[in-house]
Amino acid sequence: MLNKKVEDILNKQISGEASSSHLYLAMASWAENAGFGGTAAFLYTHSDEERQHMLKLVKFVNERGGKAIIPDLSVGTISFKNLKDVFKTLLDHEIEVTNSINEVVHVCLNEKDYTTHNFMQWYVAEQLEEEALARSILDKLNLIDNDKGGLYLFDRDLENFKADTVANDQAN
Ligand code: OFO
Repeated sequence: MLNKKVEDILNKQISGEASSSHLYLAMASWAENAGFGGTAAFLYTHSDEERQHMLKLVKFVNERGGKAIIPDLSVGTISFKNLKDVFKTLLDHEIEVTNSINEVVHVCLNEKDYTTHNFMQWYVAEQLEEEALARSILDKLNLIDNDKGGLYLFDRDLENFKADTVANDQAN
């Protein structure tokens, strides 16, 4: 049976993963409308991954005798100024998620829930990768600045990056 404090913080994390998925979906749609097809494909995939992160938590909470709460995502319109704004928002969001995952791990240790602590290690590793990826994308955009040719190549690279990720996932 899940300890109440652990259940509550896991439900908070479910809400965090749902809002990540929602935010990246808004980014993907913005990129698609702005003509950045590669970036849109990358972000649609990223949004799907965040939904999987949420589902994994929902199932874990329910399987351990808790009650997963599916959040109500009542947010206003999300819009972006440019690609740099998109990826700066993405990085800031990932940093927040990393902090909230660290909070979950902290509560698990305090409550001596080593099973959930062990389960959360996957999220800890995932955040490390996601933050590093967001930082490297933002570094590239800072180098390119407003150069149109550079932005074209950036968008094409993200399309290929998405294709590589899907191929690697299928091979594993
Ligand atoms: Fe859910 O992995 Fe980042 O946010």
